[in-house]
Formats: sequence, C-alpha cells, structure tokens
Amino acid sequence: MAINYFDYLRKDKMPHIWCAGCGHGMIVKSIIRAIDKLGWKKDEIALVSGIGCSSRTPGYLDFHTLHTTHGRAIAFATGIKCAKPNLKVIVVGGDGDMMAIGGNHFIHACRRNIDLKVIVYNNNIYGMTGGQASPTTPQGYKATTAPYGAIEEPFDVCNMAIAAGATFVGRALDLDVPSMDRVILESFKTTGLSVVDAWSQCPTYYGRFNKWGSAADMMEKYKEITYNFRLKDQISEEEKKGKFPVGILYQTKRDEFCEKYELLRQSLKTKGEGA
Ligand SMILES: Cc1ncc(C[n+]2csc(CCOP(=O)(O)OP(=O)(O)O)c2C)c(N)n1
Ligand code: SF4
Repeated sequence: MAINYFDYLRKDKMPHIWCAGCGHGMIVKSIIRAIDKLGWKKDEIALVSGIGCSSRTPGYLDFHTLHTTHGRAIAFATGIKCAKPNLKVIVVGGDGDMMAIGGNHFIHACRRNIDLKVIVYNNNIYGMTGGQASPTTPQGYKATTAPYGAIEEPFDVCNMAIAAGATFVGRALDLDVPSMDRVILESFKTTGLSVVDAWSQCPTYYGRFNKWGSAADMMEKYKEITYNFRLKDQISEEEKKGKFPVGILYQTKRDEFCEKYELLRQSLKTKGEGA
C-alpha cells in the first residue's frame, strides 16, 4: 500500500525551510519509508538533532522529537536511550554538526556502541550559516571560509565510524532512492551504533561556489565520484581510485551499551550492591 507521508508530518510546521533542490527532503522521505516498513509506532521513536538545515528534520516529523544545540545531538540521544532503552532513537544532523563540533560525541558513541541510529546529512558544507567549509569539504573545493579552495584533508564519515567501532556503516546518495532506502532500513534494523553517510546536494552554497550547476547537475557529479560497493570486485582499482563506495560498507556484532549496563545493574542488585 502506498505510504501517506502526511501521516508522519507535522502539517502545521509546513512549509519547510529547505531551498528548492536541497537533498535533505529526500533523506527524510527515506527515513519515513523505513519506519513505515518496519511498522514502528510514532510514539516508540525519539528523533534528535543538533542545529543546521538538516537538523530541522525533527520539527517536521511527528515523533518524540528534540532539536538540541549544535553538535550535541548524540549526547542528548545518549541520555534518552539510557533513560528509555525501549525507545528507538534516531539522530540526524549535518556533516558540520556531526563531524566538527559534534565529532567527539560521534566517535565516542561509536566506541560505546550504544543503540542509536545516526544519519549524517552530508552536503560537504555548512548550509545553514552560509557555506563555510566543513570537515567533509574536499581539498580544493570552495567555501566562504576557503575562497581559494580548502587546503585541509577531509574526513571520510564511514571510515571514521568504522575505525571508532560502529556496528553498521553505510553510505547512500539521495539520487539513488532504492539504495538509500535499503541502507537506511538496514541501519534501523541494527542493534548498536549505526551510521549512514547520506549524501545530499546543497545547490545554494556548495553547488554555486563550486560551479556544479543545478541540483540535477550536482547529482550527476556525485554519481561520477561514487561506485556501488556490491560491485567492488568487478571494478578495477584504477576505476575506483578517488571514488567513494556506496551501499552497506560494514556490519559486525558487538555487545550493546544499554544491554551491558542492564546486566551489570541486575548483577549488582543480586549481590545487594549498587542502585
Ligand atoms: C555552538 C554553536 N556554534 C556555531 C553555531 C552556528 N551554526 C548553526 S548551524 C551551523 C552549521 C550547520 O552545518 P551542518 O551541520 O553541516 O548542517 P547543514 O546546515 O549543512 O544541513 C553552525 C556553524 C551554533 N548554532 N552553535
Ligand atoms: S542552504 Fe543548502 S543545505 Fe540549507 S536548505 Fe538550502 S540547499 Fe539545503
């Protein structure tokens, strides 16, 4: 049956703030489809964000929602998950929010393996504040704070998540809806810390500063610099050079933080110790 997206939206918060051609709305629709497919009830879900264009998402969706401070979404979400482990806690935010000011929380949440579903809306720039360079702005690309092109090496969100201990890591492009749906759905099925590096075009700043053209032209560019991870063995090293794999990149199993905490609490209770 077709999804009625309006069942999940706060209609009184429309119209949204996103520019025409912004990819953020595509990610939101994919999140809705995954939730609908899993049959999660709206009051089972807590959706948490920091600050940024992407971080406006919780305002528009009719779940338990928290729009927090810049870079602190994962810290708030950690508190929610510890207090209410039965809630399904989704964290959304931009590459600036998650990788710069919130980078510390990001790596420690991965290390801790707490059951949060983290989605990074990665547009390679700070959108909301007018296009400053972010930790994912590629070298040579322009931003208001890098008028001659960024000279720093960028972070790769997925490599960072894998290295820090996340149990599910995927990358998805808003231009490939079935693939984004699959990656987000599988991330939501994970128990533990999952990360989706969800690419989203920002035609207003990143596209304009770097002369990438319209939103549709930007999508073509993103297609050119990526390849399907499932086909990695059929693509030569030469062809893959400088390109980003897309799809489910990494899955493992590790004990989840809240479950371990509960076990410890129970064992202390049995011994008559602790709270
Ligand atoms: C502590 C703090 N520092 C800086 C800001 C300003 N600020 C608001 S949003 C933002 C960047 C948002 O970029 P990103 O997280 O990449 O999300 P996007 O807008 O691109 O979706 C910044 C720097 C702030 N609100 N609070
Ligand atoms: S400034 Fe960029 S990220 Fe923000 S809404 Fe516009 S297109 Fe999207």
